[in-house]
Amino acid sequence: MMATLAELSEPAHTITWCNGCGDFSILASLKTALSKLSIDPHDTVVVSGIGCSGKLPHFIKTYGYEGLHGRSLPAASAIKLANHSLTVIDVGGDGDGYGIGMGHFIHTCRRNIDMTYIVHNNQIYGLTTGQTSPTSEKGFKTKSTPEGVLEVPVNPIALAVSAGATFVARGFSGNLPHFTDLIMQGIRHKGFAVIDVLQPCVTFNKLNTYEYFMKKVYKLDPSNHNPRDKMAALVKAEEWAEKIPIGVFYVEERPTYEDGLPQLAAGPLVKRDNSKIEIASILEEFE
Ligand SMILES: Cc1ncc(C[n+]2csc(CCOP(=O)(O)OP(=O)(O)O)c2C)c(N)n1
Ligand code: SF4
Ligand SMILES: [Mg+2]
Repeated sequence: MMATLAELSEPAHTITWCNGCGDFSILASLKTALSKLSIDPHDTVVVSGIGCSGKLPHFIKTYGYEGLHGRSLPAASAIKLANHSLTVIDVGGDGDGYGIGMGHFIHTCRRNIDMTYIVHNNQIYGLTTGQTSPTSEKGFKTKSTPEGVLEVPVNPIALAVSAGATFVARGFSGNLPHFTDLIMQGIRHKGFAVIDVLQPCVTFNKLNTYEYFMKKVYKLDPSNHNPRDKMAALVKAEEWAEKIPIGVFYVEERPTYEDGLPQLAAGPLVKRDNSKIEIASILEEFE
């Protein structure tokens, strides 16, 4: 059943993002992608951590789960393994996924569970009113770094490629059609798809603005970038100066984690008859 955009909209919850926030475009792109792919909302779960980005599951009429800050990927992984017929989308922030959740990010990349991870990369902590995040640029002055950030930022694209993610892309929330297409490709991809999205935080990040990105972003051209070439993907991932590439950096076909679990071959675990499973003797071992 194809869900219309209206059916995917959640009128019960007032959207609390600031006017002009890039999160609106990400929500619109996700709804458009799900609708175009004819994915039934009943078969979709949107999972998040905590942050402005983490509020997204409240604003879309699919199943949703808002968990702990930095811990959304383990929750999403568990949901997918319990019912691998679901489409699982994880959304989060740069602080959420590349800071406190960095360990989970790396291990989920190498695990290659078939789900899509969209990181709203606004290069700042939005919800907590403007502190430095792991992707904040060196020298950037925020509430938590009034003299400027001393560290170099993490490079999410290079990290995802080298950690073993099998689909790695970057979008820009100022280009909806392009970003929507990336989400559709990520969902169609069989394996763990990481999509970092440049998302201006209009309230707290006065450096990485729409104007900043409009001047810099350009689309990767498949005629001179082969996304199946890992070294080429890493070279492109290093490009972050006058020009910033968006598009698909890397794609690889590799068996998923689910493919390695014979227990899943007979269908999703949640749909199996477990009435005859005798667990009393197992529990006795722990007494
Ligand atoms: C364990 C834990 N540590 C810290 C916080 C406080 N906290 C909430 S959101 C957040 C950072 C938000 O930044 P980001 O993940 O980039 O999301 P954004 O709001 O920018 O979308 C922090 C530090 C928390 N809720 N839980
Ligand atoms: S604080 Fe920033 S990221 Fe959060 S809703 Fe406002 S503009 Fe968006
Ligand atoms: Mg952020």
